[in-house]
Amino acid sequence: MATIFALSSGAPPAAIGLIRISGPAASAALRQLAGRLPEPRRAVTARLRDARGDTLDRALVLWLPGPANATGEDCAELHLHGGRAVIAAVEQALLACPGLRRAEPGEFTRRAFVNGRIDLAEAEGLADLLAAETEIQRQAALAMAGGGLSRQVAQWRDELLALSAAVEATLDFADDDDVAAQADCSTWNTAGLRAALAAWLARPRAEALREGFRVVLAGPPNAGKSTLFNALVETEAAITSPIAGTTRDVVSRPVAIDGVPFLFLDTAGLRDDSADAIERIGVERAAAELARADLVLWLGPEAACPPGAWDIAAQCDRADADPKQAPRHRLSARTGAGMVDLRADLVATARAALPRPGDAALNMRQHRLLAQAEAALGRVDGQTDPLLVAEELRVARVAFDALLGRTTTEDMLDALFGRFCIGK
Ligand SMILES: Nc1nc2c(ncn2[C@@H]2O[C@H](COP(=O)(O)OP(=O)(O)O)[C@@H](O)[C@H]2O)c(=O)[nH]1
Ligand SMILES: [Mg+2]
Repeated sequence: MATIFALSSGAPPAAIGLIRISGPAASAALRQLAGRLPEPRRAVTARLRDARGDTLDRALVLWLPGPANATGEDCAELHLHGGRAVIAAVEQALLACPGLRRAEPGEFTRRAFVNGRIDLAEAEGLADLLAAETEIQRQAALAMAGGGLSRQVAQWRDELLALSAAVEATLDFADDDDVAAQADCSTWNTAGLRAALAAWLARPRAEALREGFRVVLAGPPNAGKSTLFNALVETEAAITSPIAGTTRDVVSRPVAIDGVPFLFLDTAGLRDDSADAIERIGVERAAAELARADLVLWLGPEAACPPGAWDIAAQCDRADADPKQAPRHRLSARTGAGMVDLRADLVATARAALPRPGDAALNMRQHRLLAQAEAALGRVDGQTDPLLVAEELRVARVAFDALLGRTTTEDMLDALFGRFCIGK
């Protein structure tokens, strides 16, 4: 096993450059550079030298022997002065140490996973935590990285094992007619476990959190969609003009409002009589976006408002604006009238539809595996053959194991840990 090292702090120059080392040769490398091995888990200052004895830096160093640490291997940390040349020189000295090489993206975390320091759901949470840009993303990722889902799945798995034991007890005695006749099917009751799984499956998904709550602006040309879009995303992202058909493609912008992630999408006006081929494609794309939206803001005539969409009376500062009867919001993106109310309504609606702050949200992989487990448990219902019941329970357990990463494939791990940066 190679010993890896990487700069784990941000790009130099910075106040401090943190280099992490992990692997069997970590102690030898630290001894080589610092001249000695400090007491475990105690920060000490040391003069780091290269092979010729020239000073590289005066640094804070830590010796963190495995297995009770982040990666489960022997680790060392060098807290250097964060200049480019300092870091480059220390990296060169480390490369000269036998058995050391630069780490690949996510390799420290991957070793933590391989050594059982974290499970797969926690690693996924960690990846999300590093990618989190808004407050609500951070809270959900922290819940996942902290093992919220893992603890729950481990508990379900225990319940499942107890059920399997009860079923297999009847199997062992299957030849004995008396015991088989008395096999108590009620102990195979999976309803409680299924209900718990169903509740998790019904929760909002992690992807919605990662990509933001999708709000599509729709309506005929010149309704004021692009102007409202620009006001919502607070930049001039979309071109506005009195010329119908100005917006031809879908323009999207992610923004956070009050810590809630949104993805706003401006679309070409929905008219089907356009002679312009490019605009027609834009109209088709708009229709596709409407189908994928979490919410549609409708700026067209009241009677044509799609089901579930919010009817918006836009351009209310204009005397000739459509005076809608009962719009959800009456506003002017130009003057700002009504915009505070619209934003507050959007935030409240998205908050309710996204995972609750601090709740671990299932990602697609986790959702698929839990759904498999739930389906297998469903097939146990009404089943009286202990052999078939035992098999379904095994299917459910395999799904739980896959969720926690007890069974994984290399390419799946490559995909996950490739999302991390180098040094994590
Ligand atoms: N007075 C006023 N004019 C607006 C408002 N919103 C849009 N407009 C104007 O209406 C025209 C069409 O707006 P635009 O946002 O491009 O509409 P879209 O085709 O639906 O994207 C432009 O000339 C805008 O300046 C508004 O709230 N008040
Ligand atoms: Mg437009």
